[in-house]
Amino acid sequence: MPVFMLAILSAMAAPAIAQDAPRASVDGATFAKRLSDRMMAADADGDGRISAAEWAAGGRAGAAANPARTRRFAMLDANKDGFLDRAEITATVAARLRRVDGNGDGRIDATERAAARPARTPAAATAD
Ligand SMILES: [Ca+2]
Ligand SMILES: [Ca+2]
Repeated sequence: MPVFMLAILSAMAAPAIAQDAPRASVDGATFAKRLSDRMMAADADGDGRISAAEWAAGGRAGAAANPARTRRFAMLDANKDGFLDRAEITATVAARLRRVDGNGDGRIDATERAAARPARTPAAATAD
């Protein structure tokens, strides 16, 4: 049955996601690097800055018309030049780190990460 085969294939692809889930606690620098790498991954043309189009396409497939993402881009683009450059991303990451690090000890523990993580994978969130 083809649908069943698809389910098996999806299950086999799952470890790619699990890889990111269960780590005890990370220092602020690691957290910041991961987040900024993730943001810079949207830089499709590799010019070191993220255009509005790259931002729309880079986050999630099919998210091009997501108004929330468009609004977020406008918020992050501090100098309103239509691009997120390194400085803007660094500032964004630093602000997020401050927000996520609830007890201000410079490390992000599992509880803080779980609280900050958007609830897109409920199973992983409860496993944390
Ligand atoms: Ca770019
Ligand atoms: Ca900018």
